[in-house]
Amino acid sequence: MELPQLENVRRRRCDSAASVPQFCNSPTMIVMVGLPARGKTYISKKLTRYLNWIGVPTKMFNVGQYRREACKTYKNFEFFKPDNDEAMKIRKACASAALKDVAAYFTKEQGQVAVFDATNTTRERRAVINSFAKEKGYKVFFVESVCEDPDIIAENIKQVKFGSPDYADRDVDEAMEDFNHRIECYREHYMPIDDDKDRKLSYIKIFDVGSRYLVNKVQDHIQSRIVYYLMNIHVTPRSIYLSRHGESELNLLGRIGGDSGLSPRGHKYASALGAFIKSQKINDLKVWTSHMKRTIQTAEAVGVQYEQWKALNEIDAGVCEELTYEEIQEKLPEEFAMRDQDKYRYRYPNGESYEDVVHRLEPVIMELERQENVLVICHQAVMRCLLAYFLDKPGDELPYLKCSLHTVLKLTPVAYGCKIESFFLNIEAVNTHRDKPENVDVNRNPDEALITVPDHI
Ligand code: BKS
Ligand code: F6P
Repeated sequence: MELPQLENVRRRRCDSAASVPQFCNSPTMIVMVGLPARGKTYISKKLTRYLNWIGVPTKMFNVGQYRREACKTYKNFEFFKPDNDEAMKIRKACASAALKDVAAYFTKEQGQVAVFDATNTTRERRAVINSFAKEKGYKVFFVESVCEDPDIIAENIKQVKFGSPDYADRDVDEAMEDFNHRIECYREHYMPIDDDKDRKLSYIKIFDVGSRYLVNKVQDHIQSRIVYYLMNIHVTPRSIYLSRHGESELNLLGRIGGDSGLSPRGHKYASALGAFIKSQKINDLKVWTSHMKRTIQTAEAVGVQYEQWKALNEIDAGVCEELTYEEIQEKLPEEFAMRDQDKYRYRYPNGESYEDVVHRLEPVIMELERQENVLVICHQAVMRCLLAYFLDKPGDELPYLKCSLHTVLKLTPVAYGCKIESFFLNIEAVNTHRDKPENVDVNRNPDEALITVPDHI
């Protein structure tokens, strides 16, 4: 059996005489369903970030943003009353505009997945989306969030709705009341996805922030990945600490890769990290390292139980292992130049690319989603890949993210994103960061350097 490869998920147009557009890999619309303040935007953003990180081009379309564009000022919940005909016209127009943009994203921007973030609480609205998708040849997967826990709903409103432009400069109690009225407007016509009537649809229904799920008709690899991801995320407050190992003997020599031990300053950092972690007073901290000596020595000094992951090993520089950047430039100038042109995709001969590293880190990210407080002691390239996931950084920025030695990054989920704090533990270390060289011509063919161009051209 041929296993679906991520590379193949990227869409290519096929030649076809059929009247409906054909795709080798049909694009997918993820359609959110649920009352306001059920975490739809939270799920949409998180899922979009994950899919982009694993290499599936994904974009989110939030119909609320279109509505705010269309009506610059929001008065109150009466806009959302089902009998407000004028407002209903605007809302329908916004949904249509968003659908049109979804189509453009698939045809003009090589998009593979669109997350359609709106309430979509009526069967009628879902049918409109379904026939639109059918006509265009897209797959549809519904994600419904059902939640009646008043504490979680209030927490959601506090965390994300008060920050919204709809409630800028409004009194907190007044905003809470208005938002609850808004929820009631939707409840009047809300038709949850129905076990029987909707048995032909592909969907996941999530109950009470993931304490129960109903999964129906998963059509393909990407839908199965989405289901698996949604079954692993949680909203319990926690922090993730990312650190590189202490400075190593090879770091001191300016040599990349290898499996050396810590330098004297590296050992100092390891104890400083131990003291820092103690000062943070973290509940049930898990510590993860790679299989490499330098991360294990660092964890030993922290003085807590740790778990080793091979997937956390540093990028394999293949034939360049244990060389300095200068030696690579001298001995393998073409390779060195190629890496600067597309550092994310460049694969060392006999080694790895950043893209390869992201691929092997996927199970680490999935387990980080499941866990609460974790300290990950890893390496420069690996830390960049993990950080790019949490900060939603694209592939072209990822290999240049600053992850200095002897500096802990503390990531704490807030609302839709991640708060980041940086702690330099005051132990000097060498700088291992190389900035992206300026004037890198991305279209340059390394062979062109050998062609002499006459002056008059
Ligand atoms: C701020 N949130 O089910 Cl698998 C606060 N709120 C809370 N009901 C949220 C988002 C931003 C997240 C979820 C959720 C919610 C109300 C909810 C949520 C839903 C499903 C899953 C994970 C989280
Ligand atoms: O220099 C330390 C190091 O961890 C090397 O082992 C690794 O090859 C390198 O950093 C990755 O950084 P970059 O991709 O910028 O060369």
